[in-house]
Amino acid sequence: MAQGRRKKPARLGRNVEGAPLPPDFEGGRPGLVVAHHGVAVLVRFEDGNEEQIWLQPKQRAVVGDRVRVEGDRLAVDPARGVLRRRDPRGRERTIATNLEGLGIVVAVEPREPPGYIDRGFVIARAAGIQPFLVLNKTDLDEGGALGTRLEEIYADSGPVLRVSAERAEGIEGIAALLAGGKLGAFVGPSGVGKSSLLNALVPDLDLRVGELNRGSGKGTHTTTTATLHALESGGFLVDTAGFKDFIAVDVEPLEAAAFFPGFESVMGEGCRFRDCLHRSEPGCCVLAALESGAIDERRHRAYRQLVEELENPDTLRR
Ligand SMILES: Nc1nc2c(ncn2[C@@H]2O[C@H](COP(=O)(O)OP(=O)(O)OP(=O)(O)O)[C@@H](O)[C@H]2O)c(=O)[nH]1
Ligand SMILES: [Mg+2]
Ligand SMILES: [Zn+2]
Repeated sequence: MAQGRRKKPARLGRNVEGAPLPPDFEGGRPGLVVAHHGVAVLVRFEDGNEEQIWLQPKQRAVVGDRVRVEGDRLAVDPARGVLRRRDPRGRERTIATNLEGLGIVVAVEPREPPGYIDRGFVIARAAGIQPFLVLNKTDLDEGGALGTRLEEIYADSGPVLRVSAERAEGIEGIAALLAGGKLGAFVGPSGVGKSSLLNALVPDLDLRVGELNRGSGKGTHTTTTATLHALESGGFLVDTAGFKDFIAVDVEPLEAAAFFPGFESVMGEGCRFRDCLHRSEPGCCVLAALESGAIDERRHRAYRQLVEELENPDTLRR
């Protein structure tokens, strides 16, 4: 299909999930949402104190939101760096806001589903968030080989960190990426060790960590809600509930064309057409690189699959 008109998924409006309603009052004590408990949020104030604040009906706030509190009322400031996904029931979910970095965490075991990392890169970049890849559990046998493979594919697209939460190895690299007060979040399938990494990074933090299922080798969805934590190095990091599908919300095929990890180095000159989707267009620098072998055929296939998925968001069920 050529650059077809993409059918927009039915939406009730941008304010349904996450994208906050405009602040309804001026002033108030500034704070940061550090945890979300359904009908209330935990707000950390500049003096370090935390308070639970009830949300008004229809009011939305998520971890990372900058807010102001006046009495028992909350005003949510407009956010950028908004990370969203579509959940398995097709609903849009805002995971966190005001993110500058996204750590896509994978592990030797359990392995992430195909395309997970690519989607993470495209979703993050489309939201103006810098993605980085974290390979955890490098203490396990296959860690070295997998690390080499991931570096081959992703090293030109962003930092690839090899770490072990269990041995507290390599984790200072994560903190370094968020130095200077940046806000980052971990995403990744259940069981890859996101909470374990946070426990290793933040002294005295005692997030619940879950064993893998013995039969399936998968994670057991131990973390159920996102929480935000301060790092000693000055940055902040959000632990999220692991999810299997990382399905984009509002990401256009053209954004995948611009942001797909691995195409950066051949995009220098640009394609003949500005709206090139790198599939069959003449004068396409990605197709030229595919021809010359500079881009691997498997990477191009993964890309085409992602674009097809973005073109047909409503039919997507796996
Ligand atoms: N060998 C090894 N095991 C690890 C490492 N990090 C975490 N684990 C184990 O992996 C399992 C899952 O860890 P969690 O930290 O709960 O994983 P998670 O990504 O937070 O999972 P969810 O909260 O379900 O999304 C636990 O049994 C951990 O002990 C590591 O570096 N090496
Ligand atoms: Mg967890
Ligand atoms: Zn092209």
